[in-house]
Amino acid sequence: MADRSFLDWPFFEQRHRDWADRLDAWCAKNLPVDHSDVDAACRDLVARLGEAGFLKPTAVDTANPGPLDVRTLCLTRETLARHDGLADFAFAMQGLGTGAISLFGTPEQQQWLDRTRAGKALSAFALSEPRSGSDVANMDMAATRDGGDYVLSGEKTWISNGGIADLYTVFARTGEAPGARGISAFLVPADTPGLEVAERLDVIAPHPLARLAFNDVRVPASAMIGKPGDGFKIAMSVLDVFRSTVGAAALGFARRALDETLDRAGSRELFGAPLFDLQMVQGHIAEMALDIDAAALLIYRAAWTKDMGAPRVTREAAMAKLFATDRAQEVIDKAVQIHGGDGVRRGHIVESLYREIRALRIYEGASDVQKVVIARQTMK
Ligand code: COS
Repeated sequence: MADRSFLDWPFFEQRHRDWADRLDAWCAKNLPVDHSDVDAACRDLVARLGEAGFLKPTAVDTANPGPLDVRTLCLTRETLARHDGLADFAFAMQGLGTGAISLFGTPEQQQWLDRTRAGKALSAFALSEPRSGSDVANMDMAATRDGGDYVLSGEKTWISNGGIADLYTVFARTGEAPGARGISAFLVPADTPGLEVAERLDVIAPHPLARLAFNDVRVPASAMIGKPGDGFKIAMSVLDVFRSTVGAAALGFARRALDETLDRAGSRELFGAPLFDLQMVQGHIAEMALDIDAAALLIYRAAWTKDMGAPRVTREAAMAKLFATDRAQEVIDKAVQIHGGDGVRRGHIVESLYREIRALRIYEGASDVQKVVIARQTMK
């Protein structure tokens, strides 16, 4: 049973504790799911999470608008990740894919949110390109004005939910200025002519992922999210909200790794006594517990700061993501070591955590980019 004492920290309110308990109970009954067909599994997870009401925090409630609650997003991701990485992924994409619409969308655009929050539509965030992943301002994809429309042409890659999403938030160069100030954001429904899946991408912890081709995809000017030229800042503002939640997912994986390790160390005997009795194992366990608590503190500090109304949490979110994902990798590696051969046996939970964690140090801003962000914010 994962440590729940952190829920008593002053970052949380009673509604957060109630939410975490309800979600944990749901997860215990419904997860993990079969991962053999990740497209079908994700569609089903979104539908079931939506039906149970657990997708509500991913986007603004149009009937009762208010800011996204980052603490709830983080608690949800860490809880889902502890039970099943694919469930965390399905939840996270509903938020990242619609974040720009929640934060900057018009009332018409926000009508999509009623469907994504109910699990009746899937969303995706299309920012990265073959030539620009970390260097967002250098993107090539063009959106050219043509009368009352924009015509999008180019490619996006590493797009999670690519191929199964119903709507895409797409960033493209509209050319108001060079670099970061010449990018705009668009809401593109998946059935828009010219939008095609060019390639499905297979990764070590499989989930729906694709390279997308935009072959003269025509959308009305009303599909623009925010103002012309604001796309870079919109992308960064969305990442400010969701980066802490990536750290939270890593935290969920790390907590699970520690739980599994405690079970293992208590039940497996070596040299005539449980593994627990070996000081080297105790050293590993101490470091794992320390990393987990320190990551949780950074994550919920960032989330709480945002929820208290800070306009930007760039530094806090970057610290939370960097530390939590890097340390979770270490925690899980120790879990593998303590599990011995079982730790690398395909299908063992610890082996799957080892694969699941790796991409989190790359996506939504690689660890190296987070260091750049933290350094720049600190030098300011
Ligand atoms: N919120 C609001 N505005 C922001 C912002 C944020 N978090 N971060 C930057 N901006 C603004 C800056 O204030 C600046 O505005 P002005 O031009 O008005 O001064 C503008 O955006 C450009 O910022 P900056 O000069 O820092 O941009 P860079 O091109 O140097 O890029 C990094 C900065 C590398 C940090 C950025 O490209 C990045 O985060 N890259 C990683 C992207 C990523 O996460 N990719 C994965 C995609 S999702 S899987």
